[in-house]
Amino acid sequence: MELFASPMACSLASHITALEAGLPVRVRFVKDKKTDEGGDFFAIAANGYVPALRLESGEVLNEGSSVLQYLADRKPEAGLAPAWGTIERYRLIDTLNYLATEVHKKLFQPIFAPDAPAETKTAAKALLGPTLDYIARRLGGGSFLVGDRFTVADAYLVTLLNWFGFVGCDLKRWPTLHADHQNHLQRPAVAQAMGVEMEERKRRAA
Ligand SMILES: N[C@@H](CCC(=O)N[C@@H](CS)C(=O)NCC(=O)O)C(=O)O
Repeated sequence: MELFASPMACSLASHITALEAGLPVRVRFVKDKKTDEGGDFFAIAANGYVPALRLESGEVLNEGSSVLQYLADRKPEAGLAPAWGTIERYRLIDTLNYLATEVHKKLFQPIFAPDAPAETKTAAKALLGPTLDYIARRLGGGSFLVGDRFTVADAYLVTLLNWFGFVGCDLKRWPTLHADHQNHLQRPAVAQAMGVEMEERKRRAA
């Protein structure tokens, strides 16, 4: 399988998941809609977005939620997603949808978009604190978003909590959330994926 990704973007969650699951996934970085081999990324992902997961069959999944769940389901014994048919699986879908729509798109999209009007950015930034309050409530004092173990939802949360840091939001104001984030950063798969992606960012900035 090939995972088309952008360093430290939302595709980091899929990168982490592939490593957590120990799956043979080749990570291919995309820049300016070109693949690492200079190919047209739109030919792989029609919307030009990462993550895109190209399966051995040639089929492509192109939404984070489906990519994460597909990877988790390829290695059920890794416990990265609850079994289908259980209420926990629906809680996972509920959480992934919340993170993708409310946090990723509604909050961060305008903050990161270079052409977003200043007042739109200001309005989005006003949501940073309340969003962290809500996520902390969702965690309910526990370390994981769904059940009692690390799932793909936590891989996504690690990615998004990094972004809160990038935009200058000090997670230490949410001590439990901050402590959990620090713990998750120590996970070998998280450290490895972030190491590779930070290296790619440095290489691009050089
Ligand atoms: N709905 C998609 C959104 C994916 C997305 O926004 N990806 C961003 C990176 S975090 C991207 O590829 N942006 C490139 C662009 O906007 O051109 C998902 O949840 O996977």
